[in-house]
Amino acid sequence: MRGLSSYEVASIYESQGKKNATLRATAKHIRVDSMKPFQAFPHLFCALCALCGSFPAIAGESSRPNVLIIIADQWRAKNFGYAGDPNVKTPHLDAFERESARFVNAVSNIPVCTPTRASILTGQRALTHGLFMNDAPLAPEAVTIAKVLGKAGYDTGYIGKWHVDGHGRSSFIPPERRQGFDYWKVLECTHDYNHSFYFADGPEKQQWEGYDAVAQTRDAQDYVRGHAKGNKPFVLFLAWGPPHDPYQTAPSKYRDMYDPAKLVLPPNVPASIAAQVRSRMAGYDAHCTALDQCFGDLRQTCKDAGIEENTVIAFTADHGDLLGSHGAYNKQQPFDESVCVPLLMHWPAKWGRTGRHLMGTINTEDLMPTILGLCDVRIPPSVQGVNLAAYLAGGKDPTDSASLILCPAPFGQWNRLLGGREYRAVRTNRYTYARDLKGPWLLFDNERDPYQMENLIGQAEHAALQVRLNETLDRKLKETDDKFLPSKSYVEKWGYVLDRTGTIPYAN
Ligand SMILES: [Ca+2]
Repeated sequence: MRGLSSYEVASIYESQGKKNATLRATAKHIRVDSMKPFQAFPHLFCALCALCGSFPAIAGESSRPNVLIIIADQWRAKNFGYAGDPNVKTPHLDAFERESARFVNAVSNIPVCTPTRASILTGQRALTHGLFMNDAPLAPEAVTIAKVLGKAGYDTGYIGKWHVDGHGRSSFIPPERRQGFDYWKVLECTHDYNHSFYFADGPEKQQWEGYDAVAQTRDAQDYVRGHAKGNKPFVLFLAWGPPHDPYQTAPSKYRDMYDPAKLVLPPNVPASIAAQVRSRMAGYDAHCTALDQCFGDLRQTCKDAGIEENTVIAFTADHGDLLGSHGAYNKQQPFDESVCVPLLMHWPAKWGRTGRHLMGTINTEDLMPTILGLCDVRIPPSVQGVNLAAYLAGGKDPTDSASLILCPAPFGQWNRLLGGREYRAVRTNRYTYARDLKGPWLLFDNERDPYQMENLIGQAEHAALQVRLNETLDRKLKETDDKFLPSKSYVEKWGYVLDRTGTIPYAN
């Protein structure tokens, strides 16, 4: 057994086609530490396996973890109790954070839906997979996390919002465009959370009962129960639509928890829109608390099913929400409320249950290679992100403490008519620096000015800092082969036909 990766062992196991469900189910749940005696006597371990007529899904070190990836839509990094938000109630995620590795500097590469989701699935940057705007289609032959893990012996499942199909937001997505996911209860995109549909195997439209995030979570709980005793590990995505607007649509018991008059607003919300923001924020926080309960329920199911210990749970969002900060709503802009996302990762079998803050920068395309690294599965050459598995295990920070954020083509809620512009930005552990096509645009010291209210561009006393960050941005652009061209170049390259606002038209 010595010298074989868990992938190779799993392959041997699969090729033998032998089954011993009891041993396998037991072996899947053994803690890493409990394998140590076998490391000293590998031959004894092999002999035992041979005696039982089977190799369990375990290599010398550990069994392969299940993977549960939970993606909220538009949930900004600050909007959690654990992150110091003075209003929102997120007790389940707060408890989870206390046991998790928290990436404090996680950002969304292009802070809007489709680009981020395509990068999570492929580990590629948006100018490579081509989905740098909403409602563009991901190539059916893309190399995705589900295809790679599926080939490595994982069951694969996806429940909820997809938004990388680009064939209409309510269209049936046939199996050949499901990117390797077998279990499938998905709709491309809806924000009508209380009248929400999905497709499963066939083209018949089916309805989620009630508030869709709750119904989707119940389905994920059933999936977990059904797969807990299975002979293969699983990767399951649960992608909720909220807390994305419309804001006033969470179940009433959650909306009743928030009084707009009592909310504390961030100082970067202009007084002129404060009343409107209070109302919207109350609804947003209600969605967040509803999802927090969903998360708690799902985690409890993992515990009850006996798999929580050896399941990698990753909780994140595709991007944030400005929610009135800087006088703006939604996302796409390079401010923290838009670009910073929550990212909590939890794997007690490997990392224990002591909460940690990781300062290394992580970008959207890094999630897939990191998950593959944790599963000990080979990372395909198409992937551009960085594998942070060793960093998560306590190793050195391999990042350069700077993440690239971009808007290759403004569209939709931040189209050119609404002030949208092409930009490239770096967000370091401390600073945000953005350049548009005309030159330097924004410079914030996020440590001294966490609400990004003082733009330091052009100020003499910060000139050296501006030069340094400009160099960092140039380096990141060079590393990623990004020439920062006007949007027209990318739109023409990928053959997108846009409407007069610069948006890819879509059917609801
Ligand atoms: Ca989104």
